[in-house]
Amino acid sequence: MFSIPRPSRRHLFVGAAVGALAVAATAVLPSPDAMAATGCAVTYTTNSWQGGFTATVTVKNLGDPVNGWTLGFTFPDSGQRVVQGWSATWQQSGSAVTGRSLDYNGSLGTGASTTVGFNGSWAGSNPSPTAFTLNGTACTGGTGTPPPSTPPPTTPPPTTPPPTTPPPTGTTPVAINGQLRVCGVNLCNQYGRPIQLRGMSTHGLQWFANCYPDASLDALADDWQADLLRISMYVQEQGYETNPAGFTAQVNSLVDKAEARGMYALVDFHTLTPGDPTYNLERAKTFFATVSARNAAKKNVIYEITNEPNGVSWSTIRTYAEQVIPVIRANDPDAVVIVGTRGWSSLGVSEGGNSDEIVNNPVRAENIMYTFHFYAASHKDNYRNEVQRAAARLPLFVTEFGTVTYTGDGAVDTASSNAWLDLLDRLKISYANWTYSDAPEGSAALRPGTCAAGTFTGTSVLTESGAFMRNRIRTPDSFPTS
Ligand code: IDC
Repeated sequence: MFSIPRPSRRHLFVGAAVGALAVAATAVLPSPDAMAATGCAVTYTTNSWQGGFTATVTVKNLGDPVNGWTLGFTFPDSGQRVVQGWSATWQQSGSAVTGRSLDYNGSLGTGASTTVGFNGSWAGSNPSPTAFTLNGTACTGGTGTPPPSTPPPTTPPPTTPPPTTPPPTGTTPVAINGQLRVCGVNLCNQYGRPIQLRGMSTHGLQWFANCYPDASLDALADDWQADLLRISMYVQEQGYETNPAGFTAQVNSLVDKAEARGMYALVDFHTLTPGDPTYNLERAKTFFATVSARNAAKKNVIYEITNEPNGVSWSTIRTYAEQVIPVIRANDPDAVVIVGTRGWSSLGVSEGGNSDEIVNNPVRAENIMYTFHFYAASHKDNYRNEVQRAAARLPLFVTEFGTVTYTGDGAVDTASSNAWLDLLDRLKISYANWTYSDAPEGSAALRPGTCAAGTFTGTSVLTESGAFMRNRIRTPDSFPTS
């Protein structure tokens, strides 16, 4: 009784399944009109410099929705190479390039776009590819029109003008001071005269990118009258290591924005944890090779090769510096480079040392300065005394300080902040304040919500620390001009 129906039911099921498949297959047999509609449009923009470029490619799906895509194109010049890409898996064979979607951007509905990109190198010339495919279909804009016979314009995005931007003229800090260099223990301008730069540091670019649109940089240059923008690119904490090309492009864009407003740009390779800069040595070499090549012709760039070494000896920091500095010098021989110091850039004081270790064993390179950082509510007379002592023997640059405690939070210590800034003014030591951002912490200059709102001028957007710093920074510079 039982044994007979079982096999027959089984057969029945299998038969039904095969039947269903057959029916389904019949239903989608290709009648030309019923095939999935395809079509796509691609914009390809590059930001190019001698031997290298960044390409940004936006793909728009003009056909039926796809789940998983492959973008294809061919480089016109045999010397063009994809070096490192993002937002897709890139492969190159001869001159043919493909970028395959990743999990998170594979599904593209009708009319949807996605943007991918890569850093590339070129040898002979760097023309843009003119023909693209999406899943094998030519991207003609979807209307059936043939691809243009002449290359599309390759104007870079407005935020990253090419490095050939003419130098600013007029009365801005860069127009007056030009290419800087270290002379004795000072930072000197193009007339060989000591100057002090006063400005602000960004917060981590990975968290506060929305704080640095044009309006924000306008306010810093015009309303604050700042000389300097420190561009703080964290390496860990979801920073550079997670997307080297993307963060490099973000830094370059801010270098350009500072240049366009006549401000100096301090490029901060913001190492913090781990404290041993050697951990990031290869990343630093890659990053500074790219940034210094791209910005070599600019006069406004200063390189800060490690933010706050901690838990390591001075000789380890020095060895790191002597490996990174030549990478920068190879491209940009006259740029000032700033080297972090032991104990969170405290000249060693926060780890029981002092500046003698640097004086006795300086970095073997020209045109360099040493970093000192302080947080006014935490670091007081013993640190001020050491800075005063060191400043007679070493070129110092305060690339970061806070008006609050070293946590970045708490109340402004006005008395200690004024004592510090009076000392730095007197010694002509340049500084950048942490931070020009709307982070919910006492050190931030802007009130929470300011960056999303998009208005940056005046005092109503400022915190207590911001109002204090704006007052200190916007007093006249009186840079010497002869
Ligand atoms: C702090 C930021 C805070 C962030 C933290 C994480 O203010 O929002 O969560 O980093 O890394 C430094 C560092 C700088 C610190 C700052 C304040 O260079 O990255 O920023 N600080 O703690 N050295 C001394 C203090």
